[in-house]
Amino acid sequence: MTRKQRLVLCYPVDPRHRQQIAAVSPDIEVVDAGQEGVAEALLEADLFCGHAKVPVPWDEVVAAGRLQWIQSSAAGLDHCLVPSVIDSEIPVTSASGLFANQVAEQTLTLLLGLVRDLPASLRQQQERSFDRHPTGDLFGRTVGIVGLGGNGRRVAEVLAPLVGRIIATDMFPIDRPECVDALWPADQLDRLLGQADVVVLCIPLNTQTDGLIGAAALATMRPGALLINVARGQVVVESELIEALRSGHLGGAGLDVTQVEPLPVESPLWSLPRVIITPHIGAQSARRVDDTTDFYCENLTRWLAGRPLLNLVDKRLGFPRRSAAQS
Ligand code: OXD
Repeated sequence: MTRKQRLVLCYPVDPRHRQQIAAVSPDIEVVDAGQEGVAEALLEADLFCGHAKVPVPWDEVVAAGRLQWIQSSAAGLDHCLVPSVIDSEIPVTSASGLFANQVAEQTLTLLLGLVRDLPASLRQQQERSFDRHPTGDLFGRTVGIVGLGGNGRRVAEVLAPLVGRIIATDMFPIDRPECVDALWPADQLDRLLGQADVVVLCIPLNTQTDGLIGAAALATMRPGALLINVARGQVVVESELIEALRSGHLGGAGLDVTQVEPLPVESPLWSLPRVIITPHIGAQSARRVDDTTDFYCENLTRWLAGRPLLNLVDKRLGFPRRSAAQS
């Protein structure tokens, strides 16, 4: 009798999700390791689906030679794309595009909150004060989207009816959607920063994007421009962002992600007046675990049948190539 393949899960599944996955094949043993057990369980896993938020001994896992496939339950892959995994034969697939609607809604929330100065109204509400104050406008503004993958494209579609112009950069500036007025290569970031009233970061974190938005990039942004980060906190040099906000050069920032998470209580970002912080909930959704499980079952069926996987990641780039991502 051949051994069952051990499939380790690390995302917040209920028993019914586990059963749904187990029903894909009788040859699989499903282990819900959770965050507390994932580091150890991965050493004896054949397959993995999840997002380990705790340190995982990836070098040991790779050296053990047992793990055959990583399915990330997050769109971002910085949690598992360490050098030993990148250099290994282990294929990695992502949840890219799966939560694009939610990320677009989060972008809209942060952006409109800043433009209409919602924090001021909420403060006043606490004080029962009906004091009218001026707001800004989104209508007619230029929005620059940095990274036009699954999330960036959905953000563009959702914003298009509300703004003047949408410009974007991407590492692969192909397939420009109709709602995007100009799409430039990633190395033309400064051109975008110099024209946009609002900059939305939708890029993955990798060696090229780590610290991309530092003092020089911030200085290139238009005076009064807004920065929205729904990507990864490490893309922005936080101390330099704080400086650009304090000096008044930037008009505000909407941050769903921060360099360190949870954002430390002593961070000045908490109390800057034109900053809205949300606790990395851009990809959250009431349907998230159900949708992730449906997607995973489809990919698992493909894996078992030897068919091409959805969202197969180019591990050197850190995201699925567009044709593979179906975005
Ligand atoms: C992410 C996620 O990648 O929450 O940010 O899935």
